[in-house]
Amino acid sequence: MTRNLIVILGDQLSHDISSLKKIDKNHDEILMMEVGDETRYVSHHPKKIILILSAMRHFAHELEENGHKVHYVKLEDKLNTDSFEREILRYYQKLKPKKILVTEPSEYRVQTNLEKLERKIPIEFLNDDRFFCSKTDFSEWAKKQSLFRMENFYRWIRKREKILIDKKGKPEGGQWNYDRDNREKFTKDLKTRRVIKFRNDNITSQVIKLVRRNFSENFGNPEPFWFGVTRKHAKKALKDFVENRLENFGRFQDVMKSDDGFLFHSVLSLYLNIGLLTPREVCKITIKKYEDGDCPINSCEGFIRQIIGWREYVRGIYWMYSPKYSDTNYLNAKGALPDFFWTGDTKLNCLKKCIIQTKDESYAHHIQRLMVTGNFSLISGINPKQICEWYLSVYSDAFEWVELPNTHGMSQFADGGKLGSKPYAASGAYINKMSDYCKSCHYSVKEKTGSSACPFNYLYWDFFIRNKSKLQSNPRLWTVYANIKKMNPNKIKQIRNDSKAFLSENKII
Ligand code: FAD
Ligand code: DLZ
Ligand code: SF4
Repeated sequence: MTRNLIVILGDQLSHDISSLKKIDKNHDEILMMEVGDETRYVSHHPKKIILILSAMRHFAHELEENGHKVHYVKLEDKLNTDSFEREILRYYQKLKPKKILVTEPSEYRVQTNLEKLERKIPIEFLNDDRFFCSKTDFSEWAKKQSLFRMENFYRWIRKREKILIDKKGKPEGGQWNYDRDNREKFTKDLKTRRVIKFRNDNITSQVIKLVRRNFSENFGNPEPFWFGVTRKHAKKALKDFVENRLENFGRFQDVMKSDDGFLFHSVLSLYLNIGLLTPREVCKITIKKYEDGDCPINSCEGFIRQIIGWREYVRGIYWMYSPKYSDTNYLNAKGALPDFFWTGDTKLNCLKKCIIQTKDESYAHHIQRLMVTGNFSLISGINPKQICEWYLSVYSDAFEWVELPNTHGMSQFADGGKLGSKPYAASGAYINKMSDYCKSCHYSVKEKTGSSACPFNYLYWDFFIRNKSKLQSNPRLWTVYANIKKMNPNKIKQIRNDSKAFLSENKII
């Protein structure tokens, strides 16, 4: 008789995950499932499905090689009932284990479904200790805060975990945050290093065929597929990043370049989020580079802040406010997501470039997501639920626990300021400073209004005028509203008319 049945979900592909730490090789067995519900709850980018299913199949092989008994349900298996709950129940009835053991699911949807199943069969949920901060620790921290801010959370975690803290207990180098040394603007002779790409083996080739058969309608190109699908690959990708790009990560973090969508970014979120890498090992190797004198403090600290700060902070916010968080719409934005988000067929070059890159790579870096597609949706008043579903579908690193707070919180201000202190709205000038997109755009970034003006320019002001009652008291927006106060009424009228024309032409309103 099977003693425990250990369930491993598609984003739990870590050999030292809490559920596997408890395994008794001689009696316990493992269940992994490819299920229709997960592959279809949004229309995932084909590359995302290939990544997850191929990584799951490789992980199952590794478990078997390590002597474990694995029950692996493939998507097209005849008996597959297409949901986690039904498959777990089926195997529970078949194998009759004492109980199901699972590391807590990362998403509210799955957690709730498994809790419902727990009413029928015994399930033990284990803490996901791959994160630095447990859900309970986050709530304890949150209780002590009058206002949630990532920077305070980050400093608390850094002190607690003794990351980049010197012998006197002070932040390494004397500062907590080196962003002032980061964020250089675009220069055309910027030389970058290519991201490591992996060859597909037989397992991945089979999964590509499966995805082509079942998901041919989904947005995005399945091939060329080059993501790593094993822990070995992920470790290589990490090494490649710290050796070739980490040094310049901080300086060029916000730059966007038409012919290079990756620049000095790590492209590690897709491995971190499915468990092929752990945040701890990523931090360890980064700090070692700094200690060896091979990486400046601004890049090291800036990168560590993303991992132990933002990544953990958004997870805390997600669990604290779910399930209501996904219904937030503080600015009451009702616009429709324009069709060009699914085609890239637009004259706005920055959007075109970011959307086509997303279609090809299932990847865009943070500033492309925040300041191009996100900024556009925010200032155009697009319904946060619609843009949220887009992000959740199109990126290979997209799981609700990290995507939702970044979209509703950081990018769309739909949570009214729980996650960030002000909306990330910007005009064309910002995009022009940070990228080469404007040079080959149909619109002129210098023109503020009129048919050839960059739409970001008038939409930016229209956004603040439209949302005056909700935003004008925000101290971080006083200059914006002081400028609006000084504006000539004719200019305001033109901004409003141009915006209305643009939004209706693109069927947003
Ligand atoms: P790098 O720039 O190299 O950063 C290093 C690591 O830090 C990332 O791998 C990631 O694990 C972490 N990180 C950086 N910024 C954030 C952040 N804001 N929140 C959480 N972790 C962060 N990230 C996801 O992992 N999944 C998502 O679905 C996702 N959706 C997003 C949606 C929007 C609207 C925005 C603005 C951001 C989103 N992010 C998301 C955050 C961030 O854009 C990505 O983590 C990053 O672009 C991944 O690329 P990278 O690995 O090259 O990151
Ligand atoms: C995203 C995804 C997809 C596309 N398919 C599967 C799958 O078939 N089986 C699986 O175990 N996981 C999949 N995932 C990832 C899950 O959605 C993820 O593990 C849960 O959302 C965790 O809460
Ligand atoms: Fe984008 Fe405006 Fe620049 Fe065109 S001019 S690329 S629309 S910011």
